[in-house]
Amino acid sequence: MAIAVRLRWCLQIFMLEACVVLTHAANLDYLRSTLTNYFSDTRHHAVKPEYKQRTATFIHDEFIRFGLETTYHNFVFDGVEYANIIGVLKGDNFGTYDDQIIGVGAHYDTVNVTKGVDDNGSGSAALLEVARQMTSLESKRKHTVIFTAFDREEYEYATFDGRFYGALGSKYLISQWLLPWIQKNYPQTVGTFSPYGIIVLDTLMDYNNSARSQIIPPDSLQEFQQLFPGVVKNLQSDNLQGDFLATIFRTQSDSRLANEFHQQWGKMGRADYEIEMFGLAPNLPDDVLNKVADLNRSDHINFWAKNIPAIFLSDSANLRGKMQDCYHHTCDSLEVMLNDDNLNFLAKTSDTIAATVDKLSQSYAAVSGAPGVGKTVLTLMTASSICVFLIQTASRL
Ligand SMILES: *[C@@H]1O[C@H](CO)[C@@H](O)[C@H](O)[C@H]1NC(C)=O
Ligand SMILES: *[C@@H]1O[C@H](CO)[C@@H](O)[C@H](O)[C@H]1NC(C)=O
Ligand SMILES: *[C@@H]1O[C@H](CO)[C@@H](O)[C@H](O)[C@H]1NC(C)=O
Ligand SMILES: CC(=O)N[C@H]1CO[C@H](CO)[C@@H](O)[C@@H]1O
Repeated sequence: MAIAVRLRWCLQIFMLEACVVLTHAANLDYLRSTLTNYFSDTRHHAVKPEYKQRTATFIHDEFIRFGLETTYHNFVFDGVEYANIIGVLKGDNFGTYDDQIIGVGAHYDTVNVTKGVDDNGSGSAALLEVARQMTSLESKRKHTVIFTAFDREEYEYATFDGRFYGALGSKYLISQWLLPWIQKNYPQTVGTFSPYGIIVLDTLMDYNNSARSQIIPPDSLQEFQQLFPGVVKNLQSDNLQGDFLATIFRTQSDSRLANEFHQQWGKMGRADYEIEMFGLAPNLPDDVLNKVADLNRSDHINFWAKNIPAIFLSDSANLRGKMQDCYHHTCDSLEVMLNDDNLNFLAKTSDTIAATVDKLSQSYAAVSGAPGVGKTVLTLMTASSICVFLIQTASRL
């Protein structure tokens, strides 16, 4: 038989395998339809309460559809009722000393004047995509995973009595739901609990590879240089392109999570979608920290405050490209934010989160024959051996 025919078989088998592998990759249609149908208009209690409620119900129902143990955590602030949504994927170690919980969280609310597609529809869409991916494979895992959609991260009045009122949903979630839940389910571990931590997603899809589309705030350039010399050098030698995902973490407490995420990012392909690691050393002086407060502006700070590891992923919001004008404005909209590059960038981030959480939670194929990771590797090996055989026999003819 002609070698060309055999090579074609070979190619077909590989294409089949590529399809199997692709079931692990982000579903662009799901990301697109989630953003379009549920995260393209204001989600604010006073401006569009029905739209916000509808989005919350969608997240809740999706969590249930994915088989997560799902619950609302309601809280009241300043006379208004808010709702966090929580979905738990129990690992084999649930309830025992050995469980090392991993969280993924994003806020789904917006300020009162924006459509909030990038801030933070993108993080919420990634949150759902990660949950979808991780539950669509028939795999089990050793460690428990918690998915959380936070309410009331946003605020319009910063300081009516001199205090910070952002990121309230995660703050109340930790004190009113998470800590009591740990106490109830892991009573023997009190005081020794060591979770891997949580990956916080906020504003993820503004990819921009034009020169000078990334801003480093001029009045804190010196501090950024002092804290992250490698990052600043990379950006400057790259013409300040806004073509990377920023990963913010504390070198002392969050490195396990940050390093794994960084490694998985490297394995995902699309090297043009870059990553920069902003590792904060311990015991930095307050005056320096205050100058880089942009690293401080999402739900991760509440986990840090409770000594729970957390890494914060962001496109840097108003410091980049179109979000310079659209951040917290009407043009953070589908028309401006939803394009192929942004969607693929969001897909790479979702895939990396899923791979990171899969790895750290020690997932394994549940049933032999199920389309888990193990089976994919096995079929890939089979396919390659068949191909080697075909090529060898063909070359002998
Ligand atoms: C948004 O909130 C600010 C601060 O409370 C207020 O001044 C403004 O009128 C609000 N805008 C809308 C559209 O509700
Ligand atoms: C973040 O905010 C907290 C509380 O306001 C503050 O203690 C901390 O120093 C800030 N950290 C950074 C990195 O700015
Ligand atoms: C990239 O950013 C620049 C501003 O620096 C903006 O003018 C341009 O429209 C952006 N491009 C995309 C594709 O978002
Ligand atoms: C990453 C990011 O820009 N998040 C924003 C979400 O909204 C809060 C509250 O308005 C901002 O402080 C954050 O900067």
